[in-house]
Formats: sequence, structure tokens, C-alpha cells
Amino acid sequence: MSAAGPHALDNESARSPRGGAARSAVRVAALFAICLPLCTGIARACGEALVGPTRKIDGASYTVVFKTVPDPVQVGAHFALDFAVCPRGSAGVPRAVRVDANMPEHRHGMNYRPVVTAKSSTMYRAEGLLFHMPGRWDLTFDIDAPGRVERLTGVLRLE
Ligand SMILES: [Cu+2]
Repeated sequence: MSAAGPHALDNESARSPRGGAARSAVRVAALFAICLPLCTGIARACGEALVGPTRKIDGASYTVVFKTVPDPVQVGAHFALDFAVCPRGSAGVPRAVRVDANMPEHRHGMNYRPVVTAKSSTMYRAEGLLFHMPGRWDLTFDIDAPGRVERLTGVLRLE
């Protein structure tokens, strides 16, 4: 038992970054708690984070603003969709969003199933789409909200 023991321990805990880290975490949480209601309350144009030309579809409870990547889409080449889903009125943040496409004049869909990734509470990316023939394609956005699914459809025509 030496007198240096407890001192060494005290010094160790004084140097420990845990206290500071914990305080930082609390501060970040506090900022987040303040920011969340304020930031979501700011009325921003739907999909304004999207760069370049976009298309807009207004539904009963949601608005979708999207762009294809690349634009225009080429027949037989994979493409992606960057899109925003914005609740209208009292509609809540969707639980899930699915994207698909079909040719209504030929009564068939795509041969691929796109994968949708949420980038934020409003921004999404769908990857793995492919239109295998020219003509009219209906792009469908199924927005899974509590109690109902709203389908918004955008029409694309490929040469
Ligand atoms: Cu077809």
C-alpha cells in the first residue's frame, strides 16, 4: 500500500476523457432536441435539395419531387431516382416508400426490383431501375403511411 496509489487513480480519472465526452453527448442531444422541432417546422420547398430539372407529383397526402440519374433515361441501361417525399397538411413521415415501374400499354413491369434507401426524413434514392424497351413507362411511388398506402404515378416516355 503506497501513498501514490490513490493519487495515481485520481490523476487517471482526472485525465479520463469520459466526463467530457458525456457532457458533449448531452450537449449534442440538447441541440438536437432544440433543432428538431425548429428545423422540421421551417417550410422549405419540397425537393429543393435536388439539383437540376425535377418532376413533381401531387397526391392527396404527399408530394413527390423526383429526378432520374442520368436524365434522360436510356433504354436498356440501369438508372437511379433521387426523390423527395413531402407530407401535405397533417400527413406524417411515411413508414416506407416503394418504387416500381410498368408499361400500361403493354401490361408488363420491369425485369428488376429497385431498392429504395432513405437519405433523410424526406429524401430517398432508388437504385436498380431499368427500362428494357422504349415507349410509355409509369413510375409508381407507393408511400406507406399509417392506415393507408398512397400511390403517386409519374409518366416517362422513352424514345
Ligand atoms: Cu413494353
